[in-house]
Amino acid sequence: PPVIRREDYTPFGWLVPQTGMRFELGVENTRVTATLKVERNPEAKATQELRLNGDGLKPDAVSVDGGASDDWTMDGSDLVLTLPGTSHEITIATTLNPSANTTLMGLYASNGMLCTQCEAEGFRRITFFPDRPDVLSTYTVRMEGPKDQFPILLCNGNNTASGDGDDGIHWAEWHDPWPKPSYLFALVAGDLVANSDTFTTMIGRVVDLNVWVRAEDLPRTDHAVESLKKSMKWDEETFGREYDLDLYNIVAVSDFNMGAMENKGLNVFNTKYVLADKDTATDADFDGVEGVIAHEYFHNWSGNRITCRDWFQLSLKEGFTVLRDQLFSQDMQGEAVKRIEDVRILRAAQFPEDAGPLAHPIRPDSFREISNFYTATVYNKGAEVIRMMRSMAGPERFRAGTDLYFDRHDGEAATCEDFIRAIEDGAGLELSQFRRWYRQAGTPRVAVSQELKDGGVVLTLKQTVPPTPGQDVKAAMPIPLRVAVHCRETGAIGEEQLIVLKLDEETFNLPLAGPVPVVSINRGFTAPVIIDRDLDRDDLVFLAASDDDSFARYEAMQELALKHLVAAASGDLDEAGRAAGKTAICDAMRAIISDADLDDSMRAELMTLPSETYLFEAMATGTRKADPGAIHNEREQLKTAIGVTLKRELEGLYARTADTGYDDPAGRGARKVKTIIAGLFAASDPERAAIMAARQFDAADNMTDRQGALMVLCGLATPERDARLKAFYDRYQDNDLVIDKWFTLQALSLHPDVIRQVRELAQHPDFTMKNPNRVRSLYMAFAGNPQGFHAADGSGYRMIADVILALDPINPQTAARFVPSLGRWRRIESVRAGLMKAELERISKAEGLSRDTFEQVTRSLD
Ligand code: HT7
Ligand code: ZN
Repeated sequence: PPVIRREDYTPFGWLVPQTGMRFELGVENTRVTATLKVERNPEAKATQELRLNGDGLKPDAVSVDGGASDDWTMDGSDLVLTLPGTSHEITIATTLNPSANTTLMGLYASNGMLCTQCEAEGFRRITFFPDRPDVLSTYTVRMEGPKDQFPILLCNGNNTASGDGDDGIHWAEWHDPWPKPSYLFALVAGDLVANSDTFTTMIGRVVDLNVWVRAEDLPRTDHAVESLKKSMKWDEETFGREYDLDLYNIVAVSDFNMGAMENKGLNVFNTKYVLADKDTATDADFDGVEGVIAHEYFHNWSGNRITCRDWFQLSLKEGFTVLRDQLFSQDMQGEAVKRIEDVRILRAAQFPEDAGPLAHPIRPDSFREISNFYTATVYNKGAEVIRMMRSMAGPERFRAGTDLYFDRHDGEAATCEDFIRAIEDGAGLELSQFRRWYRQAGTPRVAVSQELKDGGVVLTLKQTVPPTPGQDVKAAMPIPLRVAVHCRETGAIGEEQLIVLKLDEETFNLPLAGPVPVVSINRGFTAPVIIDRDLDRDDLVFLAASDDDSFARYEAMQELALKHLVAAASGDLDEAGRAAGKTAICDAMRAIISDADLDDSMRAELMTLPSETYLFEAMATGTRKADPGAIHNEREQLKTAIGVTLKRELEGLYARTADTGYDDPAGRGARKVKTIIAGLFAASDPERAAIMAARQFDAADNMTDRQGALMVLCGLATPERDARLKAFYDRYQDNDLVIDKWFTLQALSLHPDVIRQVRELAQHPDFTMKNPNRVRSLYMAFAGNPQGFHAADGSGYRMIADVILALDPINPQTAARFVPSLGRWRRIESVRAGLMKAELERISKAEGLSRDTFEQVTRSLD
């Protein structure tokens, strides 16, 4: 497959001001007739060639200006016409079989309904079209289909007419007044019901809102509707953005490759991000629905009104929209905990990407398959990069920058450069050096050292950006860091300031707050970097207990545990060193448990140990390789030590939190704390933990408690485990999303026999490779289970490689998403590295690999 390069961008030779489409819908046979009004693009090189992208299509008929035409050829899967004039009307008919489409791109069938997914290049699976984001067109669509099968017919924009035809066929016409790229096209036909409401915009326009689902799911849609209304209001208040159609439809489908899709006026959602009630969804699921509804809604401006010129600019819409949804969720759920959660995600998903063979800048330079670039780097690091601009400008000036961006580029297909320039002009920032964040991959490391001088602290910061594939040498980037210097002796809290490290090495003079300075740095995680500092244990314990910045407290606690665990897993600690490390962590944990000023949500964050993936990353630095087995053992031992040492304190906290009711404002925090404590007891006193978890499971009046208890039980070899797993299954066997949890809990478990269990689960009648949620619920969970995936004999790697090979012909996009887990082989100890690499080589030799999987495997082996 050819490599596509950012530098090769040229505007398309033709404009397509209007597109008309007729769909004669059937699950096995859908006929599509598309009529394109085309005009020469005055801003492009003149050409008679009109290349229309196709993928797996055959033209049934082609006509030009009303007459059948033979003046076209197929070039690979594209249809190429030669057009003599400056404007023409092209009509092309194609026939599709949606039920045979297992890729879930283009038009496909899901549970008897028909729906589309066009981003990034799915529209070309529906009709021949210039399927690129810089070709904007106004769409008028007629849908026809059997009314009994598809009582609801939806498309982008407004419903302009509908009626009944002959033989049980009905029809609907839709017009979307906003010019849009083909990737934002959507259509849905099915037997759906809506939870309907209205939203009155800031200038008093009434917008009809509908969340469409299958009838049995209707009772679980209120949270989605509320989330949508909150998002609409927040975007008006925070970014001054008003919705621009009279109708906003959301449809939930159970077969979907990603979370959701922001099609203009007709969002299509994975059911996972629509349906939620107390009995079936956890607190985290509720937050997920709210966050994804917000994200897709915010795309209406950052993505739809202003779209991307080409797919290399993906972070223009995704990074910015992730930042917008993070800020929204911070306002809805509380800033401190949300920030910690977002950083945890960044470290778990993006830092490993930046440190591995698939590292790429947030604005990549080349790709073979764009679907592989919907990454944590483009999304989450992209959001962090824009967040840094906001930190440097301050919220008001940043808002002036985004106002200018929306004004200047409304209706355009823009670039990241356009965004940066608007922020420079609107917010008054100078971002020439900052642009390196868009060009350079890799997570910068900042080494910190400090010295007392002239009654102050001299902070020396040195930055390095590690080499990444294709980028051996990196230049210094501006790194904004919020810092403060506290005093450990007096407990005085220093004043915070923002410093920006611009050179390879720089010093900063900071005032003292007292005689024993402790530097608190990267507060609020202002920059997506790794801080290398050598704080002693007492300093970390002090920061964990006393820093006035919540993130810095969390960070100190993470660092305390991380330093101990990495040293222990690397064999750098003797028995005394091990014991001292555990004692310090237990002391810090005790202080957190008894801190009456903390709410339980934050307490739970502070009590959470660094994940094994994060420890893996920290251990694999320089020439040192990660040893997943040693990390796992040390972390389990630490949990045991905490459970034993703090038994009384943890029991007291558990008893208090267990008494907090579901609807109590403190309920969420209490539920989080309870599950953490049960997990600690599972390591220190498994029998007791089994009784406790079984009791929690039986008494639960909500999914958070039930799932938390079952998670603990799944890791224990106890009769309570099987009984509760069965009870859970029996209760929820008709609910796909909850059965996904049932698969995930087992695949993620700490049970020593997890590989055999996953193998058996793959044979369960409810398991299918055709549904991405189900595949992810079992195998993505397993690939994220360090103990199972990194089994010393390589059986975990083999299992995931087998999944990739089996899934690739069915759903290449989802198959390719499993490759990065094996791609980390270079950073792991040699025996496991060899086993992982061998599996990648086995995949690479398979015949007929998709472009998606081929690209990921080749890059992982390079
Ligand atoms: N913009 C959407 C991306 C998306 C997607 C991409 C490739 C294949 C399937 C997909 N489904 C949705 C989602 C978003 O970021 O909002
Ligand atoms: Zn998005």
